[in-house]
Amino acid sequence: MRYGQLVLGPAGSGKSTYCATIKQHFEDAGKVMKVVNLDPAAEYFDYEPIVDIRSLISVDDAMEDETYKYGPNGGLVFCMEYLVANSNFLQEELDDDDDDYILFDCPGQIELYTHMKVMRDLIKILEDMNFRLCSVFVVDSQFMVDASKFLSGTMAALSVMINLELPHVNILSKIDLLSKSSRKQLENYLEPDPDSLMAETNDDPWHKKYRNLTEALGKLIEDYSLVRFLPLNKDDEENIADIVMTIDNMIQFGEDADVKMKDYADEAENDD
Ligand SMILES: Nc1nc2c(ncn2[C@@H]2O[C@H](COP(=O)(O)OP(=O)(O)OP(=O)(O)O)[C@@H](O)[C@H]2O)c(=O)[nH]1
Ligand SMILES: [Mg+2]
Repeated sequence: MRYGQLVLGPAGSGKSTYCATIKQHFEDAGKVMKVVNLDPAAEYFDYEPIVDIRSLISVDDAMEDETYKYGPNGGLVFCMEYLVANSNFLQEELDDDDDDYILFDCPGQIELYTHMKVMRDLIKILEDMNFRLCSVFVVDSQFMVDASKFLSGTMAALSVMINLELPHVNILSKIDLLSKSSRKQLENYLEPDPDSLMAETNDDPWHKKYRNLTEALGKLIEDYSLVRFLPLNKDDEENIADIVMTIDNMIQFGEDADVKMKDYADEAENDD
């Protein structure tokens, strides 16, 4: 079994930084975490990828195409469809190392995840390559610190969850940039509670008019209690370790470690 995290989220939310942070965390513990860059528009990231989609196709290649004349957004979708149509690229580049654990750093175009089919096709390709996957949706915590924004961020996360049908976790990035009061505010939302969200939106004229809608959304969030948010402070090792452990549990990384049983048995024999 191979393991993978699809690292998704809006533009600039901190996906590549998350990949670099987690890779470094593994390396510091003497373990290996590989990263694959699947962003055809990437210009800079702080890790050495083992595979880079740009060696197959980049967004500039798509935009320079004389027939289609894509802009940056259409070009990006085209690149992902091109990758799916040429899946042998991934098969060849990723070999078939059995114990791989890979972070897939994905592009920052939210439509790819909320309603398009191309990511589902990519997931199928990776699953056929024996990957057990989860989606890690990275959201900038600065856009989640009032009730209205939190509701809309949660709805986006829910759309991704439902569209991709993978074990899913939401990472709230850039916690280090929040003020003390914003951090406090965010804490109230981490276990989403529709009543407190409602109480907070009461004074807002828009929400007065659409109270029933807000109430229904709050109820939806409560019913889908699987919508989970994990704050990430990239400078806090303990926090990073918690996130790693939560995700490892979710994809059951390490469950094949029953090999260890043999070690214990050998030790016991030696003790006799
Ligand atoms: N202070 C702080 N800055 C961050 C953090 N995460 C990301 N950033 C900054 O936010 C900007 C965008 O981060 P990236 O990791 O490139 O975000 P991305 O989601 O990969 O962006 P795209 O691939 O362009 O969609 C960069 O300037 C990062 O240095 C964080 O946790 N704390
Ligand atoms: Mg990136």
